[in-house]
Amino acid sequence: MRTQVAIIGGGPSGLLLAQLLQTKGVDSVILERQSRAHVLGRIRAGVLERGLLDLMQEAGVADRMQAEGFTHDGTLISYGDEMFRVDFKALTGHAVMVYGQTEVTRDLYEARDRTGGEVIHNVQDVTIHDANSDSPSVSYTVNGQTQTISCDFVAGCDGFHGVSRQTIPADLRREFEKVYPFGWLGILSETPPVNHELIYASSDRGFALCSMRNAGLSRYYVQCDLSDSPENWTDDAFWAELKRRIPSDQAAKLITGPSIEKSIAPLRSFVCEPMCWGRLFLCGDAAHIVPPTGAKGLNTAASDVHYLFEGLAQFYATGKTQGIDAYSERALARVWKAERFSWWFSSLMHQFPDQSGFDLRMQQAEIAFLRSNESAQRAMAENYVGLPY
Ligand code: FAS
Ligand code: PHB
Repeated sequence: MRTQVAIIGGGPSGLLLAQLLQTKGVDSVILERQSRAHVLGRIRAGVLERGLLDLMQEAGVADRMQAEGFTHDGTLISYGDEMFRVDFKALTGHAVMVYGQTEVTRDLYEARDRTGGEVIHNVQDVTIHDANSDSPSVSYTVNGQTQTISCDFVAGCDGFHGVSRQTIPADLRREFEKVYPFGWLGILSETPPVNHELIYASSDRGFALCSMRNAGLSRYYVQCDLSDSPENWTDDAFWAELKRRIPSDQAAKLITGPSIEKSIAPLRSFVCEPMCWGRLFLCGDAAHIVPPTGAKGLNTAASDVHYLFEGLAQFYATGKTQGIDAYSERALARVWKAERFSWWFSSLMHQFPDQSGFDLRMQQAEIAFLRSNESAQRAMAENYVGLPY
């Protein structure tokens, strides 16, 4: 089989890149390790930057998002029983869209089907060959048969545990990592959100986040120990802990119900440099990971896709390579700003097991400064709504 761009990974990065390439008549094949149902069963991001909305529109996949998504002009930040609002719209002129990653992925799969694009599911033993040549290829097995795709380029959109990053020789990769000493226990419940905007809550018992998917589907998180497991938490125990971490007036109106999903996500910051090798380009979680505090994971995958799409579209339209040659440098410049914001917001809002009394006072002073200073709020808002591409 032959294609122009072989895309490894049928998550949001791979699907969005494929759909954008298709608008320019560039052919691609997506190789996905899991079934479609498995991919669509993941509960992940919830907040979308304007850049991702623009890309979904450019790809012709934004109709349902525009109809069913929720525009949020600001967010709430609480510490103990105090709470204040950061007004994104007033401070930056922009808002964010609340629309689950699951729905983004669903919309992209349906568009892929509609436009006749190929996704090969349940592939195994994916191997990238000759990435550092003008004629790379990708081999894989499906239904016990080994197949090979020859291509012009390989897009490694296969997430943190994929094969693409490992294909770049270890002596050419520089990896930067910070592992946080806690995780997020998240639940999904068919209950109305406690507030029409998100609440990022800092408390002496740890962090909590009140989010949502729609008016009848809420997403809540509490910071938990790395050694914890979802089985340790009954729904009642989760609700009781969440109520202890958010302001009492919010806790008093929280509507609880059975969880329909319960999971723990570890928190890490990670970046691989460079994000390319020869004709292999890494996108999204294959190249970088952020703690979900700043809602930057999916959104930074989107800016990678934007830069790579621009470079590949230029190559196929003109034969020029400036865009693909500059991809890694352009993408990393924005990736590191997202890493910084995610690290800053995570450091601000979480309780660290080894933090001293001085560290705690620094957190409290930083939150108090954020509450009282418009410039501090503008800086936070500009990062949260999404820095320019
Ligand atoms: P993905 O990991 O989504 O997709 C990669 C795809 O490649 C997967 O479908 C995988 O099956 C496939 N794959 C892997 N290896 C392969 C191989 N060898 N061959 C073929 N296919 C292969 N971000 C937020 O902004 N907010 C959040 O709340 C949030 N919560 C998260 C919770 C968890 C548990 C995780 C893991 C991530 C979370 N993220 C969150 C980040 C997440 O949303 C990612 O940023 C987003 O999924 C990135 O999309 P992709 O780069 O497409 O990677
Ligand atoms: C979510 O709704 O899952 C969500 C929202 C904002 C975040 C992280 C997760 O910062």
